[in-house]
Amino acid sequence: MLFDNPSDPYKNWLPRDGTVQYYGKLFDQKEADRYFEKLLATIEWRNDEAVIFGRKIITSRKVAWYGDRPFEYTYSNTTKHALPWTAELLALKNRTEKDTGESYNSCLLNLYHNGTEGMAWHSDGESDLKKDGAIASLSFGAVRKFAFKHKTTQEKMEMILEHGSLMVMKGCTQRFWLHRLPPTRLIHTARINLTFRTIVE
Ligand code: MD6
Ligand code: FE
Repeated sequence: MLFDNPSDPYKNWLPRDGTVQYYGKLFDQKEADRYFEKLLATIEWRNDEAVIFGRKIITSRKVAWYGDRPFEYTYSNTTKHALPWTAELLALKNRTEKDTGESYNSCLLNLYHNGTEGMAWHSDGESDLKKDGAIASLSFGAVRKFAFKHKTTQEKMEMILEHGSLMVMKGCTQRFWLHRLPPTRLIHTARINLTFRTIVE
């Protein structure tokens, strides 16, 4: 285990006010490639809409929303319902639950076609998410940098999310830290990210 995967999931990557753990690659190259291709082909990818400075824009990044039940997800005045799990998503959810020791009932997926697509600074503290619940993130495809910024001290932390890897944010992380996927001109291939979450009704 330690030989195969040098990442220590007990290490906290944040200096204060939250917990970020990096489990490294859960899958070998072939298995991770297979998941990437399957997710690309079977997920109902949609262009996301956002309102920026009062204008409705369509993001080039694609998104999808899955869950145990048709949970509502409201975003920029449009309400979406979670789709039922696919076989691959259920397998990945089960693996993630086993490795992190937590359970999840929904998953938000993002598809970034190349490095010009990213995600701006945000935190995932929506009121329908379990308070201080764990959010588990699986990455497939292009290796990208991921960044954190403390909301008051402005401290920064960066990590690399590898193909087939698992990262977890938990505790009070969302209350104290923002995170983003920075855009880069250096990457010309696609990345798929899955964030498993717990919605409370
Ligand atoms: C991404 N991830 O990795 C975007 N949020 O493309 C997130 O915004 C994220 O990775 C909450 C927890 C884990 C994440
Ligand atoms: Fe997020």
